Amino acid sequence: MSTSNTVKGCCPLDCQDTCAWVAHVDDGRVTKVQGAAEHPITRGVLCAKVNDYQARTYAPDRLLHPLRRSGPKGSGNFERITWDEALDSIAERFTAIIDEHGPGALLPMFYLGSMGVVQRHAPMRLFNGLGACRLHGEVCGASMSALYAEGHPVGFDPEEMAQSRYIILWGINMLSTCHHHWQFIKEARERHGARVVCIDPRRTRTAAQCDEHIAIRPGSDAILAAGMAHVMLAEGLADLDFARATAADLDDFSGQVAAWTPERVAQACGIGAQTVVRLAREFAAARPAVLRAGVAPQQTVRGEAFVRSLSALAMLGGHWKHRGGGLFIFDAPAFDEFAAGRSDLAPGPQRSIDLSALGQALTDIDPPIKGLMVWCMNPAVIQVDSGRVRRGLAREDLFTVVLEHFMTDTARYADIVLPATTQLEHFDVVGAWGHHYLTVNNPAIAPLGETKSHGEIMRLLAPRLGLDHAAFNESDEEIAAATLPDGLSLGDLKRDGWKKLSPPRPDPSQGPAVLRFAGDDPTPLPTGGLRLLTPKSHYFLNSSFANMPRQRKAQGAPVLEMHPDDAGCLGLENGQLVAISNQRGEVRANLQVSDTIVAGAVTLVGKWWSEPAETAALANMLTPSLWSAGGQPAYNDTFVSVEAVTA
Ligand SMILES: Nc1nc2c(c(=O)[nH]1)N[C@H]1C(S)=C(S)[C@@H](COP(=O)(O)OP(=O)(O)OC[C@H]3O[C@@H](n4cnc5c(=O)[nH]c(N)nc54)[C@H](O)[C@@H]3O)O[C@H]1N2
Ligand SMILES: Nc1nc2c(c(=O)[nH]1)N[C@H]1C(S)=C(S)[C@@H](COP(=O)(O)OP(=O)(O)OC[C@H]3O[C@@H](n4cnc5c(=O)[nH]c(N)nc54)[C@H](O)[C@@H]3O)O[C@H]1N2
Ligand code: SF4
Ligand SMILES: [Mo]
Repeated sequence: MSTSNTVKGCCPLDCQDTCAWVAHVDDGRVTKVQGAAEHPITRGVLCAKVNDYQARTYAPDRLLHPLRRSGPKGSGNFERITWDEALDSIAERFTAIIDEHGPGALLPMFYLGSMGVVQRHAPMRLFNGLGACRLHGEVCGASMSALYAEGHPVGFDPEEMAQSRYIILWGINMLSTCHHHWQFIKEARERHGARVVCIDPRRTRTAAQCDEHIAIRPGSDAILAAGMAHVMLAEGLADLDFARATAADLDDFSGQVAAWTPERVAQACGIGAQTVVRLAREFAAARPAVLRAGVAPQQTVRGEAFVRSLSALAMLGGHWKHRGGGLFIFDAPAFDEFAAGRSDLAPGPQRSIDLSALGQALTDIDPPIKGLMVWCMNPAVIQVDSGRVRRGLAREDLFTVVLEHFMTDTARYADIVLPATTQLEHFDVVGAWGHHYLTVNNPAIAPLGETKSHGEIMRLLAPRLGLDHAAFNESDEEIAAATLPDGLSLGDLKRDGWKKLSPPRPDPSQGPAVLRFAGDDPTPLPTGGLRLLTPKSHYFLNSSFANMPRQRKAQGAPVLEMHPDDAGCLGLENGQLVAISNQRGEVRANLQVSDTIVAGAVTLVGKWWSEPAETAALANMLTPSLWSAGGQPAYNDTFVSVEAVTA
């Protein structure tokens, strides 16, 4: 007899939308995932990356058994072993490292491969319990986090955005990276004719749908913001009472932007002076306006200047007074995600390592890291200066464990690889970074092969490492329950699927007037070649899905976008194979000559894997070991030469 049922779950990926889905199970096999129709953000649709998520679970190259390295690090040669062998050898090596070097020689490394609280944080219980290293920092949005820590509000309920009258999409490719947010923009346009302006060096699919596209020179955004503030102050358009209630240094800020006349701004940004003036007037006159900013413009050594100047602009306009107005980069449901990792289990102070600087941590710190466990991150592909990361991972005296779904570039460097469950096979609770809903993920099927959830891996390793607190015995559901706020039970969440947990709306007009608007240098690093931008691709999520046949086919081969003026100067032609290089390395791609990118910059979309070799356009082999003051890796401060490949 055949059986069919549906299971309420959600997408685990690092995306602002955190969609709720319904998994359809026929005879024990997931046949499709569908966006939950009643979810206020998802509204029945997933995205081009995830709408066949079950293909990831059932992929023929999925890791289903523990593996031990049987060739040189990075070679990808492994042999199958049992779970007992894998767990015993991890415990043995970690214990030996602690005995010889202390727990500070053990490094966990994770990011947002899954945003589920169990998959993300359960293994941290082991590292906390051992008193090993903990992590700080971000690979993404670190500048925003730094400003938020200073007290700048950086988001509000995005559903309010339907009430906005004027929307600036500032360095965000919404239709690719968080398309559910576009629904609110569409509504604002339909309801009251909101005007939508996109500021991006590229004419993206999002820019093409806006009322106006301002093709700015990359890295010059803080200058444009200073120019807009200059015009607002000079023409008496600023809400000075509001700005005074929030800023500690309004006079310094006024002095700083006085120098940025529209003409000077126009020259620095590669746009018209009249555009600067008009943008400032429109932004000041709208009630309310929102600055909806993305991640790429933060990815420079001046990342904080970008975020700070946008925050100042939103305050100067007084836009926070109205629903639908202010600055939006990030917002999240109010729950305690980090409770799942139990930092209270630490026996004493822990060494803290910047998670965005793994290359440094593995090649240049004293005392050195001797043991590493990586989960939910593919650092050999996504961290800056990944050649350095790979040199670190290749160290013979480093013992590395990687938890993964696939044999990624990072997993190839592991001594032991542990096969992790996918979202269809485990229980989890997932937050969001672009809305206020907390969403449950019920398992649709039993784990395939010998795969295990991260909670299970934690429970199996703990006794072998001599850890015996009750926290190491908690089930995945118990681990997740620790993150819920008072008044919300796991049972309710499982029944309803999701729960809106809005934090209070920021009200900066209440003061105190402590925020700093001035001080950052808005000028970009001087160019040393063509500036290489490496934004998100439509069909991959960072490096995830770059191995999946459907997504690869849809994305096509790696392409370098270049303006016709630059191609002309370099004597390069559309469709040609080119080498993109600097002192750190060289990668290859097909040239696409097009005015969809400003002159002086080139774009390489997508985080590709080193296999297969024909598509191994590893952008981070070119990016520098450089960070902003707030710790943001400066992916976009990369300068390259481009030449034809002749042989
Ligand atoms: N399809 C897809 N969706 C994703 C992801 C993905 O990989 N693929 N990744 C997820 C993650 S981790 C994140 S952080 C978000 C990021 O989402 P977004 O912020 O939308 O993405 P980015 O690619 O970082 O950059 C957005 C835009 O900024 C532009 N840009 C680059 N440099 C500059 C500059 O100096 N000034 C200005 N004004 N614009 C600039 C780029 O051309 C790009 O179009 O997306 C998430 N969603
Ligand atoms: N040049 C350049 N570099 C960038 C960026 C850029 O724009 N340009 N963007 C940066 C940004 S914004 C971000 S957020 C980072 C993203 O960097 P990462 O967080 O490393 O993102 P992914 O590349 O998607 O890799 C996540 C890995 O986690 C694995 N994974 C998924 N779910 C699970 C699970 O449940 N268990 C385990 N064990 N593994 C799982 C996936 O298979 C995948 O290999 O990249 C950064 N790097
Ligand atoms: S990646 Fe984003 S848009 Fe796509 S299904 Fe997941 S949460 Fe939704
Ligand atoms: Mo990100």
